[in-house]
Amino acid sequence: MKITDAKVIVCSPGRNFVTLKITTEDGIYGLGDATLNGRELSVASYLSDHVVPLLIGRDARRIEDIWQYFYKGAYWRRGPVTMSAIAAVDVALWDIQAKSLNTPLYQLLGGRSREAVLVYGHASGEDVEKTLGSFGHFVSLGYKAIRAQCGIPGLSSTYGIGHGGAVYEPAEKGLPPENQWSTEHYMRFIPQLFAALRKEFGPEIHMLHDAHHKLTPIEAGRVGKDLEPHRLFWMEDPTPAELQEGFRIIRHHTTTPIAVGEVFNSIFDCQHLIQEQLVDYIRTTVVHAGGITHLRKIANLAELYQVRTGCHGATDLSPVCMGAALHFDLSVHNFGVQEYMPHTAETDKVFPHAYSFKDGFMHPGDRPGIGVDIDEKLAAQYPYERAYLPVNRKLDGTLHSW
Ligand code: CS2
Ligand code: MG
Repeated sequence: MKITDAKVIVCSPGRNFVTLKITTEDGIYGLGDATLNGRELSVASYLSDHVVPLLIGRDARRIEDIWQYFYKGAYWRRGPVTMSAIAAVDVALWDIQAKSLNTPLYQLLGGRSREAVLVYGHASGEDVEKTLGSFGHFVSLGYKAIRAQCGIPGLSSTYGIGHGGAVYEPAEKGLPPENQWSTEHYMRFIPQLFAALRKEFGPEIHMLHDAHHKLTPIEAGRVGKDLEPHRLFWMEDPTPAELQEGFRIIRHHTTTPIAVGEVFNSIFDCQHLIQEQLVDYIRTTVVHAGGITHLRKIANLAELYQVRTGCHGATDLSPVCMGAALHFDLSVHNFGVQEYMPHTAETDKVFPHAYSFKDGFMHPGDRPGIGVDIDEKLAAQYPYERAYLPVNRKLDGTLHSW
């Protein structure tokens, strides 16, 4: 099954996406998401200028060999750009393989391990009252797991807050907006938020929170301990995770479950976190961690150490990634939860898909392949517009993790 064509489609239906489309001599095509929020064109060029010329003529069924060819053959290994490009190739080849066998992808990954995929939604608000209202809205939609992010009193801006009821979309057109940060304000406030949420919504519903890389390990230990009475499902990205051993300090101080990994792009980024059981959920994604092929290897390592998956699923991961992730989630044994931020209607029109949401769970559908397509004509009506993720500064102006 020879590859005869491969092309990169960059479009911006509400936000920027990069999609790889690989076509074989049989006319079967597969799609892979290659979107890297705020640095999209670097992956588009890596694919068009360096990967596509090496794909033509290869046997599309040799998924593992092609993965190794682009990983080891590039000499320069790992990193978000390289691994997002490899991921796009990988998912497109899995899509082709499953289509050629007229079966949904999950059937090639070991079949269903569960009836449907538990997902979590994003509640947010500028203050506690608005966050309670947003949280209640997600409860009314049937979500069993909901993340809560809230404006921090005394700070003009912070991560994760949708404005005016709009879906939170972090990348903004133009130059990077600068957010304000104060760890002290945050640490004083967050326990109050979850006390109010538990008081309003009771002990059953899964509550999640994203600290988004902003604390030191000991500060994260303190916040985790303060949140223990509210029994979170997880506290995410408590501290920047380049220093994997830093998580030993957090583990030493709190039983609040820890999730990390959306910025990871290989098994080596999380090997020690998993093997020392310093985390409870690994958030690596199909699009940024080398595709289905590599994500399965991370999940298999995690299974040995009772770490569960919790794939990243923000709106900057395209419906192509979402579709592939749901096939993975339906099948992987040590599944935990899947993040689900619904895309805009204009995005969904460009990327028609079979996956669906019902009562807090999702299913990838049973269409052959990953069950996601791209309307290239419509995509062409949404040209790329440069956009950046915000930058964060402490109140004294010091640059801080966003
Ligand atoms: C967040 C994301 O969904 C999450 O957990 O961390 O919103 C993240 O900020 C964006 O995906 C970055 O592009
Ligand atoms: Mg996150």
